[in-house]
Amino acid sequence: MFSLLIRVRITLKRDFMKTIKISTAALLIFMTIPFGSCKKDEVKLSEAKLTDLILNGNAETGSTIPNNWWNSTGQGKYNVTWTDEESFSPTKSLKISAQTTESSTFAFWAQTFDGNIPDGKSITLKVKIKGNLKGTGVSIAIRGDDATSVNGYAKQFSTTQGTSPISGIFDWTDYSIKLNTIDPSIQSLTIYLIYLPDTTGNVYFDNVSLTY
Ligand SMILES: [Ca+2]
Repeated sequence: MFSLLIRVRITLKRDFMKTIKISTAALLIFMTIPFGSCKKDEVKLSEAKLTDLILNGNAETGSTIPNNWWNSTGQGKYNVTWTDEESFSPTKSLKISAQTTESSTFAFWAQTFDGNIPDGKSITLKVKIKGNLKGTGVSIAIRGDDATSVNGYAKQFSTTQGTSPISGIFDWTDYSIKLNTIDPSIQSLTIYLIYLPDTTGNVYFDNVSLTY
């Protein structure tokens, strides 16, 4: 029942169109994008000058759910919670966990920005992640849509999946992914903090920013 095929069309700089068709059971929309990049961050002196599009990036505000964030539990197969078990800043973070592996579903926390899109610029998603994971692990991704919300095919997409695995046991660590040259047609940007199929254990996300 998860045999739905999804096509993600990626427009590269030189009008080079590439259509990739994959099975959701294998990788869903979170596939390797050739121009994606990820690295553990180094201290950048210019950081204070950047514009951040994420609201409640430290996941501190909200009542029953963290303000501005939405999520998927993978048809209830994963525990997706707003927690005070762990945090980088000050008391709360976004948690996903699973006790048994699921091969055909995944879970995520996400936030969508549909304000003034900085088209023509490159944008960077940065996240603090703490994990005690086995298996495939987690990934972070940026999706651009030519609509005000996630709709149909992604117009642009960049992910750490396939290029920079995030798994194992690790304390709070910076991870980032960049989406190069936002197309003028983009009307919304959605960032995903993804718990991939074939993974067990706990992961915590905190201090999320999407800057340019
Ligand atoms: Ca926090």
